[in-house]
Amino acid sequence: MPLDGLGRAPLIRRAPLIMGVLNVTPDSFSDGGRYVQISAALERAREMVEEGADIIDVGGESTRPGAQPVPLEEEIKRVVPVVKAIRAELDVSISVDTYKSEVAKAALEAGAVMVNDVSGLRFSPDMVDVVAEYQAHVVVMHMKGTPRNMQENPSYRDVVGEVRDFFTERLEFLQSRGVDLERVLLDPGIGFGKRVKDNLALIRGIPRFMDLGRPILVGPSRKSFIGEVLGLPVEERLEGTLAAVSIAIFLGAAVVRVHDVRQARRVVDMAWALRGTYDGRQETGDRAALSTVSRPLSSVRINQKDQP
Ligand code: HH2
Repeated sequence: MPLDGLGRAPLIRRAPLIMGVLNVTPDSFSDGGRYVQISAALERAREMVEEGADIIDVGGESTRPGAQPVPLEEEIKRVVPVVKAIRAELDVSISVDTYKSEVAKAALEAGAVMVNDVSGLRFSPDMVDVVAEYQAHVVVMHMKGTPRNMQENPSYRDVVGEVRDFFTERLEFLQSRGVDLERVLLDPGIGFGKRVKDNLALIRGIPRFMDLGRPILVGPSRKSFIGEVLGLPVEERLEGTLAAVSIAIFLGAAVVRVHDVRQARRVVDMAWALRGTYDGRQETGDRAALSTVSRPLSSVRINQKDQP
């Protein structure tokens, strides 16, 4: 059954989108335990919307290296009430960060409109059917292995080429199973089975994904490759995150997934202007000048072709 009533959120902009991270987990690597209470999660969602988030990504299981899987019922119990609370109050698009089809289905029923699957729809055989049935937007992320083993000696001959081949295969698979490719976003999976040099190469390699014709999402926020380059702990990775965000947008990324929405919003809009889209209307201080299209989410196309 397709979702209806999705026209609440002006997701689509020609400018890039910000996906704000909302981990309702006790153990996420940088914000674990902070938003377990529904009231705290809702407050953080409000804050992120205020700060310029276009999408709120609600996750009930940490995928940090070595993380333990969370039982299905527990993940649903964490995610669904938060999705409902956000949907009831805020005019924002909600994404659910899960690789379990049952969690995705429950979240879509509760008001989410996007599934963010770090397994690229590989771990749950019927995830593809849920996405097709609900006509959900879907993020297909690349990960080498599973969260438990992905950092055990990952290696690539040509990381950008391998990730690109993965995207191509996934797009064919999704299309063959009835998913509208206009709703698919691709994510190279920063930190998921990658060495520092692989993460750097993937961000640098964003232009090589452009001809796939789908928007590219990247999630560098506070990740360990930044820690390794700068020699800094997780709570001091803001500037490194923003550098990665800035370059990613400049090279053509359409969506960034971040914890620090306020700062990322400014950097994204500036990087976007530097990319060559500035038309002077920003001088009015009207951020909407960057978002020339505001269509209901149900008719949204985050299309790379909208971008120069
Ligand atoms: N990174 C994380 C989780 N989900 N989804 C996408 N599409 N891309 C990413 O890069 C990505 C993701 C890991 O970050 P975080 O949610 O902050 O941590 P944890 O997995 O420990 O909850």
